[in-house]
Amino acid sequence: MQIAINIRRSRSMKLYSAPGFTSLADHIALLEAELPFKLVKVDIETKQIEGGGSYTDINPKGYVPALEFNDGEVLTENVAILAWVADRAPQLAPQGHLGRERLLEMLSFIATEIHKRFPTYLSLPEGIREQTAQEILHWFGFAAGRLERGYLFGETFTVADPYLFQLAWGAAQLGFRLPEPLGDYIARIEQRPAVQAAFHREGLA
Ligand SMILES: N[C@@H](CCC(=O)N[C@@H](CS)C(=O)NCC(=O)O)C(=O)O
Repeated sequence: MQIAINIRRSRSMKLYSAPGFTSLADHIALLEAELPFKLVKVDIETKQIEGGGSYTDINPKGYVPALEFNDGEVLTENVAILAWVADRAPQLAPQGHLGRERLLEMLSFIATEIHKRFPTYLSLPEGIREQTAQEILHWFGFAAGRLERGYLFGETFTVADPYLFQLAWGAAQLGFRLPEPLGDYIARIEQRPAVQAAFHREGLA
């Protein structure tokens, strides 16, 4: 009995992540929040977990990210994981009486209007991608309009920023000409120590 209790206590929270994908946002947010966790890499094509096992046993949806708590419970979806981090790190959450709702509003917007257009864009043959590319750029433009004071919620970096950052960074890699100030925003966020650490841990340049 004593042994079983000790084993359970020694488990650590795990973030299942695929290098460079949107799980990078959760990775950055957890590092910014200074929450202890182990990074577990997932092969997004084969759904194999580094070190063995099928990722679909962890998240039957097959998507990264997933956050596995010490008791074995698993939380999925960027919106839910980033909101969970913000609840534990108020310095990474928008303030004010509607702060939590404003965060969910922003995370849902990023997930549904920007993030979810990328799988569609990438699945289309090159010749007929233009309309989806324009829609992505339109919504990046909306987000860019929020960055006047540096971040999505003004002068404070919140958990919504690594989500927008990862998508803008990925879009730039795909050759999208992003509306300003997203170029500056990417360059500035890239310099944050937590972002540098996440890039290093994910093996990104
Ligand atoms: N609704 C999920 C979607 C996550 C998602 O699209 N993850 C991509 C990487 S960015 C993925 O794991 N794709 C694997 C696949 O399509 O098989 C969320 O927002 O967390």
